[in-house]
Amino acid sequence: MRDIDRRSFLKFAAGSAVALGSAGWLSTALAYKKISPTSKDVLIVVDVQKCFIPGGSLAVDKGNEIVPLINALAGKFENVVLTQDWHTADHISFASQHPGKKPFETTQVPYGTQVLWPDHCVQGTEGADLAPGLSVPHAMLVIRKGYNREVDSYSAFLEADKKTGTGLTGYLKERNIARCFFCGLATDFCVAWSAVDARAAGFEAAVIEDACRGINLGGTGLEAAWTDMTAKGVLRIQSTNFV
Ligand code: VGL
Ligand code: ZN
Repeated sequence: MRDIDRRSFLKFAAGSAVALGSAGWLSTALAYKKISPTSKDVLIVVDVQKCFIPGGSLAVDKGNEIVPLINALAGKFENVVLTQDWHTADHISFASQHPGKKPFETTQVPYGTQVLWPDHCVQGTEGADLAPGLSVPHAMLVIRKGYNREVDSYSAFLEADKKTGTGLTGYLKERNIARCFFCGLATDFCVAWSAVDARAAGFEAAVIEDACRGINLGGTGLEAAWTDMTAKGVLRIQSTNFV
């Protein structure tokens, strides 16, 4: 790692102890120096699956556009992890399981408020497959999540009950990963929750904005997610920030 990168990351790590304003550290450094991923970095490609791209049951607007960009970004990383949303057919997050409820409404479940979705990413179905054209042959781990019927899991680290881990923290720590870079779908759900949980688990975290697309629930969800991520020390970066 080059010296300036080391200093900016150390500075970021120090700043992150107080969380507030930490997003400024690396972005300032990035204004004059680009990132070149090392063995301590991982690209986490979140839920780039058929259901989430146009034509899918929970299509994210323009979700297909990020596929070539993610392929190119992944080539810059030695370490890549993919995630797949992987629900039972009768999953608690499906509106179809809650009589009288429609997709995009909410309901109360034991772990809090749950947004109800159209049926999506059912285990073993075509919709749960990775999106056509996604090509990351060197990815070394696929984390499946949301497979417990009673609990949703937007986050790649922790289910929505905030107790049940997926194993990803242990995997990354055992492999001495320090920094998680995120891309994929959807910015304001699985990407945001994963990035925030990465910070909580002690990793540095950055979301590559142009390599994500959002659902923007209610027309404000996307900006609210960025506000929350920024407050928790997640950096908002662009694919052009890489060498
Ligand atoms: C997601 C809603 C429901 C996501 C997954 O990948 O962002 N969103 N399940
Ligand atoms: Zn889901």
